[in-house]
Amino acid sequence: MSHKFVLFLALCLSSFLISAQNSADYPQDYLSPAFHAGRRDAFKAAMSDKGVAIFFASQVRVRNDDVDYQYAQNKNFYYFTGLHEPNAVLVMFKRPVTLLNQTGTEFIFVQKRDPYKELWTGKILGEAGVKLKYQIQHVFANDEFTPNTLDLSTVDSVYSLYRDEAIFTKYKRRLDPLARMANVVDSSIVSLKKPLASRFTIQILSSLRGIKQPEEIALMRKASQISSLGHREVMKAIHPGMKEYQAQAIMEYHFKASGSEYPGYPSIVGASENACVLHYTTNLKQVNAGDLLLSDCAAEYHGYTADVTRTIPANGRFSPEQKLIYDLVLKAQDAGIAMCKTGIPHDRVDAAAREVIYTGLVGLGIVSSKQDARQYFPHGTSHHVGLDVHDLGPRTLAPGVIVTVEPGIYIPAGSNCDKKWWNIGVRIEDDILITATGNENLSAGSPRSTAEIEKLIKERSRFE
Ligand SMILES: [Mn+2]
Repeated sequence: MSHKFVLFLALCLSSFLISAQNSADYPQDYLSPAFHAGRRDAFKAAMSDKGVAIFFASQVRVRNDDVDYQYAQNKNFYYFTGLHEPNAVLVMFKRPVTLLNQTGTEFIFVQKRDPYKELWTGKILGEAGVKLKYQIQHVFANDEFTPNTLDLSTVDSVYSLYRDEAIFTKYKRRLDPLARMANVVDSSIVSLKKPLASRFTIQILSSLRGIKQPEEIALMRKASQISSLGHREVMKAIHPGMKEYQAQAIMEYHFKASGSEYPGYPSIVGASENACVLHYTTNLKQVNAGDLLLSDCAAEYHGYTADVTRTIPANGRFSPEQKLIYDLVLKAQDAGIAMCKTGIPHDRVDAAAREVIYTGLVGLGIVSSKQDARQYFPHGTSHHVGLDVHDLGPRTLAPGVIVTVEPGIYIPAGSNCDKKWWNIGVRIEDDILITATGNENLSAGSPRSTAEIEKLIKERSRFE
């Protein structure tokens, strides 16, 4: 077959592939090519005149033997491209350059089509498919990414995080294709003594990723709604005798059944003393009458994750002590949410919630002074959330910023206070979108007040 004919066949096949995936049989609510192009333009605008930005896809990683982990794309690479394949690298310049006889500011090197590989692991878009689907200026096969292609001699600054991304070199006894490309960048930077602007790269990414665009807000809204649904269904199903992992299963069933690819982070589902362990993910204990069940679980949807925590009584009613602690955490959360306004420094959210909790713990006689209160509230109240569960974002709140507000009180058995407080662990966490006029609680779909939670627990569930 002639070279032209092969190219023609490849083009036919990739347009078929694109149209097949554009059918109603597949989700259609992904970020648009125009969104990713806009993000690339914004990054380029923030670079130095002779700068180059280099962002790698995530590597395929071995789980054990010949089984890989489920592939999850690198979030920065995804933000700028939308591509969900490994073995690719995006290169951006501020001013047009010529690479491989093509002049422009954006070049992506992707894996080639390979019928044998595709038989095992599914379609690869290839150069023509990526060009058609993502509209990046110039698309090449990744074996063209060589020291000659990537001439950094005229570059004054390299914007990249590849050294922080722990790229390993061997994959199933051979050099990983992505590691080979990272080596190309690394040897070029070392031999030409070019400065690697890692810190400035993170600063630019924070300023961009921290302000969510309308298309991102739509996906965050969806991730939060799915997460809220999971929490509601756990409330309806909870009963003494249920295992922590069964509550987790109900939660994650609703995530997956709603189109979420996977939880945004390992689900934390802890009863009683396990509610006092901040990142408990063992989830094996039985939930008994009188226990509080703390679930810190959220869905990821098309790359964006929510981060939601609810704490509920296993037998349907908060005990008087549990209610006192719960209401104090809720009051602290409301104080934190009240700070979520345009122009307010982000750390004021933590300060407001912390003041309520410290004062309240003194008031309840659990500690004698505010200085002693930190042991029961040992973590921060708020972080950015988006592509990453602990996302990059600006220090001052602005429209489009999304932060969590998540105060908590944890009193493990053996604490230096009245035994009636022991094994109470409460955290309430919501995802708050800052708007021009105030804020919006994206995860308000699952109840926060003790009365509403007790009411919902009374509803029947088909998972009981
Ligand atoms: Mn969180």
